[in-house]
Amino acid sequence: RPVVTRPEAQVIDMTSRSNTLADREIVPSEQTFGFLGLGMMGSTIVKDLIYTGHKVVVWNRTIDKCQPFAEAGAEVKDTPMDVVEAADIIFCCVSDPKGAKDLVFGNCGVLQLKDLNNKAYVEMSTIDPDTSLDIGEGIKQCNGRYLEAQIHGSRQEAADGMLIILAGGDRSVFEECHSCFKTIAKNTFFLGTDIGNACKVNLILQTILGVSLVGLAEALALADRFSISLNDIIDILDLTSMKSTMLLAKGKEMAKGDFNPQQPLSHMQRDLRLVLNMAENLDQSMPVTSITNEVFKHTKRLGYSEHDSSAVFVRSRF
Ligand code: NA7
Repeated sequence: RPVVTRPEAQVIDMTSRSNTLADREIVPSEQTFGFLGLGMMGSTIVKDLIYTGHKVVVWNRTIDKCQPFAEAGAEVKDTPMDVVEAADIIFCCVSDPKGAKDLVFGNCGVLQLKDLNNKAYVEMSTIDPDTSLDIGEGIKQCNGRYLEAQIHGSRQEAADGMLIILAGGDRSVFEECHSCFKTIAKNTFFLGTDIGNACKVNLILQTILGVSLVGLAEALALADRFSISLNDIIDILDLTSMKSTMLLAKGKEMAKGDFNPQQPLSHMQRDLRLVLNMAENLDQSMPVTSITNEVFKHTKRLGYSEHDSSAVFVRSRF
């Protein structure tokens, strides 16, 4: 069993700006944007929203994380409900479907307000279509408008303003979020008014990513057993038609043993679990994804939850 060192806690540098923002003409919306969840993704997004002149109100479960944002000009609130009262459009970006539901339906949650008075709620946490339908229904029943806006990309892509946004639901909310999406994403897709579609597309993309990572890890582990240089394999891969930015970047991380979390392994395994639940409901057979999920689950058990998904390589080397 390998000795595992936890990755260093990442600190948001409020002074560093994504280079791409300087090239984008962003006219900030006049509306007030609420933000629930200041994890790595949430923090990075809020930092850029403040930088581009958006009016922001924030809340995070661990209150200390709000401090740098207060100093940068954001208003800090005590509960999600307080954020909803103070904002026109509220974004949520937390770890998983349970957290996302807690913030809407739980104590001091969004729906404690009863009448949302046409305010908009935008779900950015990675969730499954059923959770999105439940949240959307709850918001609509309280006179709110709902948009699922799934974010596809790594923490670095978020920092570079290069995410891809996959949105679905209320079109008017999508349009009102234009200046925010332009700040954080290189591409934004509206996938229709049906709630759940954007979640499905996001999880389908995550399936491709997860399965590819496990394939890459196993192949590199075999090379390692033959004492073939992993860097040579990656250099050769770069010359083939199989090359992709993702395979090359993750291959280099595996070769270096650098698992700085760009997309935490626990998030990847959560996504595969959500995919398999969706497939189960459809009787869709996904044997490779099932095994991929087991591989990530096992790597989690080895202590690599908070590392990057590329840490799946460690398990393959056993
Ligand atoms: P992080 O950095 O792991 O942060 C997770 C955030 O979610 C953080 O703010 C947590 O608060 C918050 N969280 C988790 N569970 C809850 C519950 N139950 N209630 C309230 N808040 C909660 O994740 P990322 O920022 O990288 O990713 C966030 C999402 O974006 C994720 O779905 C990705 O797939 C896309 P804490 O600070 O621990 O108090």
